Amino acid sequence: MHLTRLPLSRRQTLGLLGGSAAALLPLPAWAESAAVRRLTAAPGAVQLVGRRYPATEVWAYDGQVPGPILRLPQGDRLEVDLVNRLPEDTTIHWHGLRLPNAMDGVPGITQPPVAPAERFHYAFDLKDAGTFWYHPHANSSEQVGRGLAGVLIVEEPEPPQVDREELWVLDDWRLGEDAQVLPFGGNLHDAAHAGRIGNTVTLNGAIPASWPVRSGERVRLRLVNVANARTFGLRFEGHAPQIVATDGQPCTPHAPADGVVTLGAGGRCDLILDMGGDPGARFRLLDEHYARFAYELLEIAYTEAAPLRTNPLDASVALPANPLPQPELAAAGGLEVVLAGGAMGGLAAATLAGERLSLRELARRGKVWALNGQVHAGHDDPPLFRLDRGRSYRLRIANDSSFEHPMHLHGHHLKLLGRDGRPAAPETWHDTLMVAPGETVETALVAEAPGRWMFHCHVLEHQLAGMMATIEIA
Ligand SMILES: [Cu+2]
Repeated sequence: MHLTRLPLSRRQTLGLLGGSAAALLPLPAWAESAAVRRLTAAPGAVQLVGRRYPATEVWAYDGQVPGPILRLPQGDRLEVDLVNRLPEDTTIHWHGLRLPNAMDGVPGITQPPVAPAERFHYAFDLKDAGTFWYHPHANSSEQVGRGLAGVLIVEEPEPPQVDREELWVLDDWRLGEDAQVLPFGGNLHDAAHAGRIGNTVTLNGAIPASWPVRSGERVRLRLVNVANARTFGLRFEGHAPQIVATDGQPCTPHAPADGVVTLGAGGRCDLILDMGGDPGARFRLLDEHYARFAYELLEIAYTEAAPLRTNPLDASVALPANPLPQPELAAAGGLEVVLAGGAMGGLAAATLAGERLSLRELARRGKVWALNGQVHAGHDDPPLFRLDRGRSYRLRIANDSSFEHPMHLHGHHLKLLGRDGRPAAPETWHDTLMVAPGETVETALVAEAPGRWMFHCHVLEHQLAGMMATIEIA
């Protein structure tokens, strides 16, 4: 299931893709201001798995996998024109951003879908500094799975002192022997299990091999998991990474639990690493999340250059705080959501579009997951919760299933208070919070912005199979 070395074979076309699709869509001439960044979503081809294989046909922003890095200072206004040259509707969801509901990119709920050859103008102020990302919220399993994902970095006015910053966009692909993306859709086995786990892991759009570092340097590493389903569990052998932000939001710097940095689908993490190895030293960076399938993601390779310094920097690694509203727990309302369904779970029946159906009947309709007994059918569903704007809530999330779920709340961040009765130390903020099988997590939030906000699993095949709902704030 990992990093399969793909034997070279005759190239097969996927039929759906190729230059012809783009050629069908003549684009109108739009007026553009220089301050507006245009992002074009279109079919393309990238050399994903090395020169011994054919280029992989993808869907990409501006022809790049991952998409262009958008980098702006905190407090600036982001303005992006999305141009759709795909053969189907799309949108952009700005993952982790606190923004007006109309800019959230959910077709049919916050905006009309952007049809082929059409465009949509996104504009909002960047309240928080941090590591965020953008991706479609239409046919997400396939569109993200074919390569539509990019990173948005919002810079702190006073970042911590480091020698170097790196961005690692981790992705996971299910490729055939011809290095082409295998078809999407109709795979109920994926939906009922861990989602579309692939066979090829990429880092910044290529198979990782070696990471050159210099002895004594301090590196800030921004990690982004844009995979459809795969969780990463990274162990930096011989090193002691400090987590300084989760999902873009600063936290008290701390070592990861058991030395492993866990990153669920959609999640981000900012690390500070002091590279304490000797010149010429080699260390392994392992991905241990799936215990039986642990593998070496890459080699940490020290150059022969003399150490940059003999002792680590004294400077604090803490990031400046973001202006997030703090939940008031004493006056908070109480909410609970139960995640249920999938294979080897206890879900017997659930409600789909007002109809109570057995799990077998649901599966016949491609649905196998429910939130509080409700299977997501479409935007006519009643909201999971109706919240009062400005009020604080405690949200307990109980995972009554045999699979882990990175639960994503749009436009807001959940403060993690504890897991299974153990207080979180330190407390961290999450827009995509991993909940392990059988686990119950306690969180709190402020219902800050009015609108209908999506709350869903970021295993995109779970989302597709019903694991989604809206939370309405008014
Ligand atoms: Cu899930």
